[in-house]
Amino acid sequence: MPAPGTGGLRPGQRGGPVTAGCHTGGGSAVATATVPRLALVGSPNAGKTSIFNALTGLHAKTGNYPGVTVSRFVGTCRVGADRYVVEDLPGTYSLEPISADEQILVDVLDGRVDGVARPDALLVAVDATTLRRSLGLLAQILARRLPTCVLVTFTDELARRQGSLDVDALGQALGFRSSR
Ligand SMILES: Nc1nc2c(ncn2[C@@H]2O[C@H](COP(=O)(O)OP(=O)(O)OP(=O)(O)O)[C@@H](O)[C@H]2O)c(=O)[nH]1
Ligand SMILES: [Mg+2]
Repeated sequence: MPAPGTGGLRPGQRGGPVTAGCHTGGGSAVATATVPRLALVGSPNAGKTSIFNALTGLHAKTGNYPGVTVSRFVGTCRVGADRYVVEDLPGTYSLEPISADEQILVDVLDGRVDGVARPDALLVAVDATTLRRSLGLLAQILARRLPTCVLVTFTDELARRQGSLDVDALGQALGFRSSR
């Protein structure tokens, strides 16, 4: 049986610009059972894949979730001495699924997909220009009670539209520590 998180995946590359830097890891074989698993979640077009690419250095393994045609993207990331498996989950507006993609997302979050371990922590991409619309999803995600990091994207676009976001106040409202 393939190690959790790598079943049915093949090396591949994903295009698209990168918005944030972390560490360029690699998609080489990893003993994923012992490596903490991070999952990227958020609304469609919130910037999940851009973050995923920045974290994994474009070295994703691609495949499908078992039994469905929903694409799966998994890579690895190193932060200092620590290594993580990162999974780029399909976008959704809510955790009440109305499509196969959204069903898979919810099933992964709840650890119900064969051969796919439940994430140890979540990275939630939130578009600063449509923040209000994302709050319902964020509330549903936080209710999963997994360790969660909220990543605010499109702050450049917000600034371009003369908008601003008080990230510290947002963090405080959510009970998160904020940083830039
Ligand atoms: N200006 C700006 N563009 C961004 C930012 N993040 C992502 N994008 C762009 O927005 C588009 C969508 O980004 P993706 O990273 O593909 O978004 P996604 O959440 O993976 O989208 P889905 O997988 O379709 O749900 C791409 O053209 C990105 O280049 C950002 O912070 N600022
Ligand atoms: Mg994407």
